[in-house]
Amino acid sequence: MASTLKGPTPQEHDGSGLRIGIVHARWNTTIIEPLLKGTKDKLLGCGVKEANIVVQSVPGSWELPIAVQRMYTASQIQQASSSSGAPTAGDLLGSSTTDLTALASSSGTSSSSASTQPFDAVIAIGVLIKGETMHFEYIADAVSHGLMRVGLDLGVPVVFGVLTVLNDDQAKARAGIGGHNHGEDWGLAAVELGVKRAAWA
Ligand code: DLZ
Repeated sequence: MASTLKGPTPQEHDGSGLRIGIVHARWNTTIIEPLLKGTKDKLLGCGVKEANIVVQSVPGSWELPIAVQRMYTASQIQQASSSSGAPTAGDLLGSSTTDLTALASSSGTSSSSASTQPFDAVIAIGVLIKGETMHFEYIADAVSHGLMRVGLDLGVPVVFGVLTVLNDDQAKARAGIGGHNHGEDWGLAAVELGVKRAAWA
């Protein structure tokens, strides 16, 4: 029987003043999609404005730590340059629909209602499903350490939205397909950490 003791006692905070980054891997997309939806729905439910949720993607979970690092740094640059008016790569983060490919190739598409403050938290979403080789172990270990390191080095909350599961059924059950959608927990954690981080400063 599944344990009823797992998980934090939820705290809901007002996310209306926050700007949240999400980066997701594109491996195992059928699991990623509901996790991403659960995450976004919870952020919106906590009051985070749609324009202040920036979603980008990378090929696989391995790429999540570098993407979080670059997204956060770009959001800092964007704030620093917003008073000068000069467009930078960071301006691309003003749109809630940009992708990492756009960061490299486009010339800037800020949305007028979007905040230019640095991200208050970044959520990294990936799904690692154990296969027959050692890939799973190497990627899971490196990504979890990488995400922790990026968060501590930059001083920004990085939410660990990476499922490390043994099979497809375990992944589905954690993505709201016959079970609880863990994306909701990640959205809630990002809002709580984003609000508390400001208070801890
Ligand atoms: C290579 C690989 C494998 C075997 N499995 C997964 C997986 O289950 N989930 C995931 O997000 N990514 C996987 N990848 C891809 C790596 O994360 C990475 O994108 C590639 O090795 C390129 O660096």
